[in-house]
Order: sequence, then C-alpha cells, then structure tokens
Amino acid sequence: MYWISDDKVTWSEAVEECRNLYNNGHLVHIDNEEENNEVKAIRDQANRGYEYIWIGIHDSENEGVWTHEDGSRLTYVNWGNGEPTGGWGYEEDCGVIKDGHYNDVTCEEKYRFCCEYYVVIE
Ligand SMILES: [Ca+2]
Ligand SMILES: [Ca+2]
Repeated sequence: MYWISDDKVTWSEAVEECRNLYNNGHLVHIDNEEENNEVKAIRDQANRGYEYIWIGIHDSENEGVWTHEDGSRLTYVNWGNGEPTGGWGYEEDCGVIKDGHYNDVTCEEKYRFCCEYYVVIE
C-alpha cells in the first residue's frame, strides 16, 4: 500500500516519518515499472502532478551509487532526461519523482513523500 503525505519535509525526515507511521513502513521503494506506474497514478490522483514527491533512493553515502534509504540495491530506476545531475561541485543526493521520472535534488529541500507499507491479512 502507498500513502502520500500532506506535509512537506526533508528527505531524512520523510525516511523517519515513514518508519514511524506504519509497521515495516518505509519511504517508497520502486522496484519495477508496474510499481512506478502505481506511484505515478496515486500521485496524479492526489492532484499533485506538478510537485516532486520524495522516494526512497539516495547516493549520499557513495556519490553516484544509488541505493534505497536502507542501503538495499535498486532493481529499477527511471531517471528523467539528463538526470541524475548531482555530483559536479554540488550535492544532489536524494531522489524525487514527478510524472514517473526521477530527479536528484538537495536532501534539505522540502517535499511531500510517499510511504510504502504492508497490510497483514489474518
Ligand atoms: Ca549525488
Ligand atoms: Ca538533478
């Protein structure tokens, strides 16, 4: 399941909030094209088509090596044209998504964010 916040926070705050919100919740991991489309759809549904939304990828530990926020490997990426740009004299180490395409931006910027969580059916 996915959930998009109303409040705008930094990337680290988004990581933290997703962990606190739901059991096993985390800033969204987009693992394939299908999931990319789902996240795009719920973002569009929320009428936030022109806004960036934080997703769970970063390269703050090793410039140019993108991982999920928990350090796990990416299995899928969909960078926008010319992205990622960060790494030449300035820091753009955190990932956002818009229109299904990623951009790397400064982690201290504030955006809404998408959490992914799991529902246990008993
Ligand atoms: Ca970077
Ligand atoms: Ca960028």
